[in-house]
Amino acid sequence: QAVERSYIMIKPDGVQRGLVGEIITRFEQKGFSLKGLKLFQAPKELAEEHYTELQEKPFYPELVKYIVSGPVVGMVWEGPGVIASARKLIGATNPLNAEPGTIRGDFGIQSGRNVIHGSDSPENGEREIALWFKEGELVEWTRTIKPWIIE
Ligand code: DAT
Ligand code: MG
Repeated sequence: QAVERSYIMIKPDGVQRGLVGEIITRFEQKGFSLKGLKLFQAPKELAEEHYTELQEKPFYPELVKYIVSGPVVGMVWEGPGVIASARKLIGATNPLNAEPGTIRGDFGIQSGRNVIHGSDSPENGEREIALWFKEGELVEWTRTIKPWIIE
């Protein structure tokens, strides 16, 4: 599996509900490496750009309003196959369809309050990381436990 990076973002509802620690724990325990982390009030333009592919959807204006309605926690997680794996940990877009044990399955009810974002492809991962993080905000480091997670 290729080493990838995913942009993972705890949305304003996740921050307000006190799920930041719980969510970070799931990614840490899975074994991925945290390469960037910040609490951030997104400006409208950034939220619009992040979801630019959904511009024509009827829910787009509400979606942008939701993302800027409070601080988000933006993260970069790295590891083999992290893009698809993170989306499994996160669960289906509609939390009512998300399996129990996934983040959305455990903590949500509606698509419009689905707690967390995860990149859907390596290309979008890199695009989103460049959008949300400045040069120098990411940290290059190696988890000393790594040989016990990845052979
Ligand atoms: P995902 O976040 O699972 O990648 P997506 O990229 O299709 O889903 O959509 C981005 C976000 O837009 C999603 O997390 C919540 C919102 N959304 C998607 N479909 C929706 C719908 N039918 N009604 C309301 N919000 C929706
Ligand atoms: Mg998406």
